[in-house]
Amino acid sequence: MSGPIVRPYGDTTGDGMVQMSFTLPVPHDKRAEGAALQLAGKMGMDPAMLVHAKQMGDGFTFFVVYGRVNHLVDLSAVQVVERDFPLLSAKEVNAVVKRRLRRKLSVVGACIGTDAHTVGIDAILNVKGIAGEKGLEYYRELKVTNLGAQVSVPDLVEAARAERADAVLVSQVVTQRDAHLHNTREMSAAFREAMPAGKRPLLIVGGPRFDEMMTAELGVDRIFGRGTTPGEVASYLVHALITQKAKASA
Ligand code: B12
Repeated sequence: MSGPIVRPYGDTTGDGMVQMSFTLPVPHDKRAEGAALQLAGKMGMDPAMLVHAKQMGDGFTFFVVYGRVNHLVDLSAVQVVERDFPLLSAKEVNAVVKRRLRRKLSVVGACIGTDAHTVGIDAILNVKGIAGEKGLEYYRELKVTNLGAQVSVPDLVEAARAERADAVLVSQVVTQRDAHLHNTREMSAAFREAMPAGKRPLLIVGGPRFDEMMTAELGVDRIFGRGTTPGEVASYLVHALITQKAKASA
């Protein structure tokens, strides 16, 4: 069944105008600008206008192209992971953990592999948080162990065991050569090997370039993308570890 059909809006409703940016490995000159327009044309932009071109270091040029595409978007065919749990305040999260778990909920976080981009995981874990929300360290009933950058998978498994982790939170920001996918698969396989089902912590990965639909493929319980806030993560933890379990055993 097809649902509402939309097309991009640039100057007037439904005119199909989009803006695209990319870099070509050529110095900035007239030929480079022509090359950018050729690429835009091959990608279906017609007409295409070059609105910005700037040389970036030796032999690279960054372009912004504005132009018309004919493609339509069928909103009924869009597939996304919707939030399927209620958003709770820090007070509510603490209350549920205290009442149902009767101990602190243990969370272990890290950037694994060679990834040293800790800002994202720190935004979720550190008390200072992000976007006006405090991080998980602020939650009285959560015990947070932040292992920081470039943690090896065996060290992460060991720390999760030592901390009796209820959930392991892994951040992957670098996606070159699909490093985020390889590292996540290695991590989930290591936990499956080291711990029997039922004793394994909840495995959560996050980062700005993950496809949130890939949980089964990567062997994790949940993927969080760009713009995630600590409150969403805390609410998910309570939902997945406490509310769902209670439902299952009822
Ligand atoms: C800051 C930064 C650095 C800093 C990192 C400092 C630090 N301690 O983190 C430094 C200078 C060290 C750095 C180094 C490098 N960087 Co850098 N870096 C960035 C930059 C500018 C910002 C990233 C950031 O902090 N974002 C802000 C945070 C808050 O956002 P976030 O990570 O997306 O996190 C949010 C969500 O994704 C989510 N989330 C993230 N993780 C998790 C985990 C869980 C469990 C959950 C629930 C949620 C979650 O929640 C967060 C809050 O909303 C980006 C470009 C950009 N503008 O994004 C490049 C960028 C990520 N870096 C890049 C690269 C290539 C590198 C280097 C390889 C460069 C080099 N040649 O040396 C090195 C690699 C170092 C390494 N070993 O990892 C590329 C990655 C390209 C790619 N596709 O992989 C980027 C995109 C720049 C670019 N356009 O080329 N970098």
